Amino acid sequence: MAIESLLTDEDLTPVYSEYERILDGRVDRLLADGTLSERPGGGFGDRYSAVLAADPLSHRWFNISLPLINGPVDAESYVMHCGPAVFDLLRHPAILDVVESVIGPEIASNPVQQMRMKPPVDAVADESLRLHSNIGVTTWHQDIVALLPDADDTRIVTVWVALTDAFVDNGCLVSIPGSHRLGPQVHCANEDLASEPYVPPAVLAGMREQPLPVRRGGVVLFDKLNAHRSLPNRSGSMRWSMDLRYNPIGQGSGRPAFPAFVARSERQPESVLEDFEAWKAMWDDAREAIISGAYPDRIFEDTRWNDQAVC
Ligand SMILES: O=C(O)CCC(=O)C(=O)O
Repeated sequence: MAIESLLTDEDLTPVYSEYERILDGRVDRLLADGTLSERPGGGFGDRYSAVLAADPLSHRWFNISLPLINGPVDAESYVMHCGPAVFDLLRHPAILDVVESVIGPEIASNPVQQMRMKPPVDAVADESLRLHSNIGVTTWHQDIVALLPDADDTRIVTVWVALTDAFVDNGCLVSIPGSHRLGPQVHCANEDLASEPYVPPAVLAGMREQPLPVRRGGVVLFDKLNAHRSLPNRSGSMRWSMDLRYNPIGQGSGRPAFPAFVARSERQPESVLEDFEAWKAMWDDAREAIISGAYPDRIFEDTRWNDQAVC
């Protein structure tokens, strides 16, 4: 379901400003080490594309998730952006009102969240990046594929926030209405698709696809079992979104290595996290636990729904 105009320009401006600062920082760093020979010009999307072309791994510094790697890892690859504007967006009352209408007033912010800044396909030279779901297309999947079994019975709602307009030509979401009723489907692992598991076409054959275009400030809501993908960005400018998730307090997040927090609670209002520094500290601690090897379990499992007979 798409909801237009949930967020205003005033709501989104702090996020844009925060990301301008990250981009400036990356540009300065790449100029300093010689990876960029000159300061890129143009709008945010043009400059981001230039940074990505010069250093494809730069996307890591913009994401709102730690990477989905089951260690061991090098510290440099395990980066995440935790900024006050992102924290405020996660707790935005208009978003929480919509979530409350679906799962009730006891709301946890689920840490399965992603930033998707998608330059025009022609601006992404690196073929594997074109198939990376944070940068290029996203293949058919249900979000349950990215979750560990502790979330199998959790009512997770995804709130996909459009930070730019997202239309058919620049890579909006496409969903299969009613697919959440099918239950979890087979997802095939595919190393070529930046390790993103996908529902094979035979499973979805004959089902009706519905593009979900939405303007900047609008959101798309879906269930963890809804089958969806996104289209390639064939426009001339960047398509930008964040997918945020929420679940009823007390239910498993599907990503125990990453920190959830109470975003709204009628029952225990004092448990709501309002302190940005505390939120950031939780993520810094999670990062440290993973990097140091102190986190004992798996972070991510992408072969749970694989079925060799179908794949
Ligand atoms: O934004 C996209 O391109 C894909 C988002 C997605 O698949 C998701 O939110 O689960």
